[in-house]
Amino acid sequence: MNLFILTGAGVSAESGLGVFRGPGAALWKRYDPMQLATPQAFARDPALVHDFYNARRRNLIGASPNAAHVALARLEAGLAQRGGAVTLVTQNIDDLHERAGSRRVIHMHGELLKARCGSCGMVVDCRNDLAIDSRCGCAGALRPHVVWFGETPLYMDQIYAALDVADLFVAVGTSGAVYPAAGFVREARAKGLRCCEINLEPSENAAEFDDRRYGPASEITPSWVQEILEQ
Ligand code: BV8
Ligand code: ZN
Repeated sequence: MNLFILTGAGVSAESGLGVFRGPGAALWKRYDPMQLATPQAFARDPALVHDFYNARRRNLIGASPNAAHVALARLEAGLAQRGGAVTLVTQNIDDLHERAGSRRVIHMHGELLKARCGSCGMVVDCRNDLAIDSRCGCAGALRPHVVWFGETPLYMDQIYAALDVADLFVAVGTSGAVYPAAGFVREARAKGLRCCEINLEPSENAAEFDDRRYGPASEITPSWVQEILEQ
């Protein structure tokens, strides 16, 4: 069995990382991600955008994966033993899937613990604060290695190739509000895949799913994984 799993901010909510919409979004008291996660905001006020990502990076380093991340890693290992595979595409920029043990993770919106040079494009690990004078070896300015609104998501060819060979599409903790990620379920349906949604509440494209399970990801995901592994 080849699974295509799409995760969003809801899978990391119980690890204390902010969500952008729905219950728990109040975490963003000081910053509006819709305003700050843009190249225009970075050009206009790079120090403020660095503050936004520095605060999230510090929070992430102090956070831990939750039972949903652990269950998805267990699913990948369990299916691999039977010759199956999981492709985990995440909209999240945290590393909690990797820390929980997932090995095949595609970060289509980039990674908070990496920085990218605006001049030469080199991507480097980044666990400390960035500032407007943070420089690459080539002297170019460093920015978060994150896909902002209006920028092109990463690994799209790889993502569509994984969709092509999948038998089952599962979305965990995503509101279905951000494209092109929110359009993947429609691509999956067009290929005849069964589609399952695990979320706190119905997402904006809930109608596209055959199987819908609602509740905290840390409770729903482990029981769903157990069902899959027992099949
Ligand atoms: C692009 C990185 C062209 C930054 C992010 C009009 C129509 C259609 C599209 C557009 C449009 N106008 C503009 C666009 C394009 C735009 C877009 O979709 N805008 C939206 C707002 C309308 N998209 C883009 O600009 C993208 N680029 O389109 O380029 C292109 C297209 C195709 C091919 C090539 C080129 C780039 C978008 C990337 C933006 N960057 N993140 C950062 O993190 O700071 S997106 C940002 O939103 C995060 O990544 C977040 O993950 C993501 C998506 O949101 P979700 O993950 O779903 O999170 P959200 O908070 O929304 O929902 C959380 C869900 O969890 C909720 O449902 C909640 O109920 C649930 N939940 C909460 N707690 C729990 C839970 N579930 C389970 N358990 C819990 N405990
Ligand atoms: Zn450089």
